[in-house]
Amino acid sequence: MTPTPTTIQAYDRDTPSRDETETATFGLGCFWGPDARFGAMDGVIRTRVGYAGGTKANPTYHDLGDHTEVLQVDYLPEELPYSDLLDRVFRSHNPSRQTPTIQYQNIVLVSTSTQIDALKSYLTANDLSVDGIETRVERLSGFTLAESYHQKHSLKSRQSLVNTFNDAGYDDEDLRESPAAAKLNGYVAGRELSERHDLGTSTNRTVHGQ
Ligand code: MHO
Repeated sequence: MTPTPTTIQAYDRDTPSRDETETATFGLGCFWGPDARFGAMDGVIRTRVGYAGGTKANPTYHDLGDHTEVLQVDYLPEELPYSDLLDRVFRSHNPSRQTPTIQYQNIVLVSTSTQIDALKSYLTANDLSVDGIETRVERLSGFTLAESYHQKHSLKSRQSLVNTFNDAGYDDEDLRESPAAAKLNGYVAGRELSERHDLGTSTNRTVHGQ
């Protein structure tokens, strides 16, 4: 079904409010991909990308200092416990390796004692420990939003979808924080992957058919 301004507005109106969700922050390399993949998960309501983990004041994409690209997700803990998010995070990278470039490092930024406890239990249950992994584990001490063009990056590659949000009266901030945009961003990224895959398959078929 093609989204319309009305269906987008209705979807966003019907989603849980901010006081029902908790926020998780982590980095897994370039933030475009995880924004789409985690945004598509059931129980993730809103997403945004930004910079964290460093000390430089007011980082920007081209002047990042010692910060890392990170994703923030607002999730419904009853539907998606933090431990499930952690499971996805740790399956998305190799905790025994770290990326040398600080911008793209794997990092879990915990912000509540519940998250700290859940992380410790998760690691213990998986024979891992904070000191025994290369993944950075730190307390979230600041988060700077990335520029608008980084938010819902895959969705932005579909002008017709961008137009639909514009027609619904959404500005940059509305689009960034839109639950519908989080899902559609995941959908577009998934399509891009499967289109690339289809292309690969048909090329192979041609090659083998010759
Ligand atoms: N410039 C790279 C990474 C972007 S990511 C937001 C690219 O175009 O893929 O760091």
